[in-house]
Amino acid sequence: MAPLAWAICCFLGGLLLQGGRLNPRASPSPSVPRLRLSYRDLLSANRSAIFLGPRGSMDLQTMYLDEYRDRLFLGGSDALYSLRLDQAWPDSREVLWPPQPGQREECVQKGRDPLTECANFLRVLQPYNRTHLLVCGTGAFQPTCALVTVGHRGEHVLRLESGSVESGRGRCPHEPSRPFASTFVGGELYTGLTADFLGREAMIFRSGGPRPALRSDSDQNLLHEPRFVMAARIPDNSDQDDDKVYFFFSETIPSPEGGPGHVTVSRVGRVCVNDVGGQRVLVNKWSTFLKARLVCSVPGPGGAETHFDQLEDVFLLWPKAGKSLEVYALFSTVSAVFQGFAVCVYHMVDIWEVFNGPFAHRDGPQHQWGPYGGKVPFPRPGVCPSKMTAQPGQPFGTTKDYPDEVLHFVRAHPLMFHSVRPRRGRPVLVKTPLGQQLRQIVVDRVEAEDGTYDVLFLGTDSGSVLKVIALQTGGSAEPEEVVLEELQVFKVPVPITEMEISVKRQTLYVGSRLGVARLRLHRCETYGSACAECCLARDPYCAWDGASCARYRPSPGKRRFRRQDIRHGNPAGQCLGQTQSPGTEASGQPATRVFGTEHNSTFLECLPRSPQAAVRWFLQRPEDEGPDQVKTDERVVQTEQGLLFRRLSRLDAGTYTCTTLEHGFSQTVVRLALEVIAAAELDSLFSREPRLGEPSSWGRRASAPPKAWYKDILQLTGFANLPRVDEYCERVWCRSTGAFRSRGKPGQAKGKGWAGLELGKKVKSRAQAERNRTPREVEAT
Ligand SMILES: *[C@@H]1O[C@H](CO)[C@@H](O)[C@H](O)[C@H]1NC(C)=O
Ligand SMILES: *[C@@H]1O[C@H](CO)[C@@H](O)[C@H](O)[C@H]1NC(C)=O
Ligand SMILES: CC(=O)N[C@H]1CO[C@H](CO)[C@@H](O)[C@@H]1O
Repeated sequence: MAPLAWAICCFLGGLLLQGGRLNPRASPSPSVPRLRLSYRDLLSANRSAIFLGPRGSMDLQTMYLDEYRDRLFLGGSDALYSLRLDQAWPDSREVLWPPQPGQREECVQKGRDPLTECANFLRVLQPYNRTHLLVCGTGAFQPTCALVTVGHRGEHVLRLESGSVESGRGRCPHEPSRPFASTFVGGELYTGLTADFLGREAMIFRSGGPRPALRSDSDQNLLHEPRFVMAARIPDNSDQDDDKVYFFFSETIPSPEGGPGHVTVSRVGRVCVNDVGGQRVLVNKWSTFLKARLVCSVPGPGGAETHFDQLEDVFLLWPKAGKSLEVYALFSTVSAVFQGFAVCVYHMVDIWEVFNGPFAHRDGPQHQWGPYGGKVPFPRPGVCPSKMTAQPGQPFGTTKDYPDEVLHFVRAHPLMFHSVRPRRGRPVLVKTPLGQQLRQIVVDRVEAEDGTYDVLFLGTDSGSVLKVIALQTGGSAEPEEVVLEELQVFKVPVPITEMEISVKRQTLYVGSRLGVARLRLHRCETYGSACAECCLARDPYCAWDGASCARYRPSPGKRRFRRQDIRHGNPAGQCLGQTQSPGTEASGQPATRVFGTEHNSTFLECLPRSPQAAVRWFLQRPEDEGPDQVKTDERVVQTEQGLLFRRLSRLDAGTYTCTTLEHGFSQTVVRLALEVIAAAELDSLFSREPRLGEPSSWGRRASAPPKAWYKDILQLTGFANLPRVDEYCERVWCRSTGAFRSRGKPGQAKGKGWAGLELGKKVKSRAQAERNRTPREVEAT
């Protein structure tokens, strides 16, 4: 078919097929990822690379991406690693830092677990100055800090300064597992942690500089079982005196209605960088600490809200000049009944507004919370001493100058009355993944042909990363979620605990307990070699450039011709007149011959590139005029991987076409001419002697049915690539898939397929499966 005709067919096909002839069973839910790439897929495409340390697992605790030095620092247990990012991966250095002599034994004596608790788990990696890092570890329950020489830019040095080792109390928790956040600002370390051996004394702590250390006032219970998620300096304005360090965390508080029980809420809290505590009140304690609630909820039926109250992770999206910072936050539900996750986005201006609003107040523990209605003292509690607070005769140069009245007030009213609401009042993404939890979030703002998109990378607890966009379509409040890819970064299902993005390198660094993976943000070629496929992918990073699916780079002159449609993924509108790239066969290619044996089971494979596509099979019998859609029943079953004949009949012979339908766009994935070998013919195959010149092992195998079986058949069909067949069988049949699970017999899905089907009897090869993944033609069915 000529290119133009092809495109018109595609267009007409789209129109005709939108008429609703979709098989409802096969119509997928939008949260199914459009592309799933396995661990092997990622490695073999050079999309990812793994570093597990010299011992095969590093017990990774923390990660610091240093874009200035082009280094990635990793804190493990008893060891620190450095990777150079501008060299071949992984160019690594290691420094061992076990606990001090005797500390491990002491830790065990105190009843702690020798393996999981009594090592030096490194949890703080902060840039100290241009040549040194500040590193702190749990030190087998005796927190320890030290400086590490990392050299200047371009050097690859890693050396622990043994003379700098000192106590890390307040700067690092005792345990490897306890939630913890830290940030290094102006030579001082800010931490949110529980600082004591028993893990009861929660506080925000500042230490390390010439100023006396500052801590939270423990008398007032300012923090209730906090789970710190992140800490960062965020300037409020251009006045440096006004700089604050913000903490994001969850708390478990007594029920606010005064009733029994506890509830979990998420918070944003802050302190001034120039806070030095009070003179008579709050001595060496924070005098500017305030906190507010972060709300992330969706309205349910009948007005009841579903709240996502447990903060899991926060990502700060720093804007281009002149825009407000955006805070992306990943939440989970606390409910034991309903497990869900949501991503809410907060504008920093909205957070400031809440801190500038009324303070929360109640007359006693049994009373309701309300806005504080009395007179608020001056300077306003919680503000930093700056030009704004200065009054004639009363400069308020430091917090020590603040009137006691101000300090008493801030101590009694640390909570703001209003909650911080997300942008548009609701989450940008809600997910209720079955058997999968979301742990980490990273966001990249990507310029595409038709606008700017925030691409979300979500780290799961099963070693994978989801790449998602949330589209605000039309006037509807509910965003449309498109899962572009699911990337199995780690071989085994291990929780992702760290994620850092390098926009400069277009790379994500993904950490789990085992180690770290370098993952490219995109690989547009993976989507296929046709305009329509590139368009259906809806990946803001990728566009059809006239010859291939390639990285989209906005250029002001629009010199290059680009095709992209993220909003609708409609190839009919974009690919009209676009030829397929060279190397892709057009229509009219003959069907591949495959053989099945009468009365036996057989399987025709069809693996569409996108699991979101609806799959349909058509059969053209030699004697019939046109193709018919294959009728499935007890005997002929449509699975996620293809068409299964449980007992083949001679009448099943014919040409089978597997087509997919996605966004009204139909394409042929595979065309197979099935020939049925009569039962009688097989007996002669069985009794066949090994031929001269054949390897003797072949003869041995041939005498051992049933494995010899499919090898004979393959011989017949000309597939010589036997190891690949096994690989294929393993992939298709030894994996429990949705199709199998839906039969309610997951145990059978492994190893044997189901319905007693034996492994060896599929008449297919991996090589062919691969060939089939290239769509051959587009038709107006
Ligand atoms: C793999 O990717 C890395 C970084 O993206 C690149 O430096 C390297 O050359 C690639 N290797 C191959 C074989 O393509
Ligand atoms: C960084 O700090 C260390 C320890 O105080 C010091 O020895 C080193 O000279 C400093 N480096 C620079 C570049 O200031
Ligand atoms: C499972 C099954 O039906 N196997 C049959 C495959 O074909 C041979 C030869 O006709 C039969 O003997 C098997 O029973």
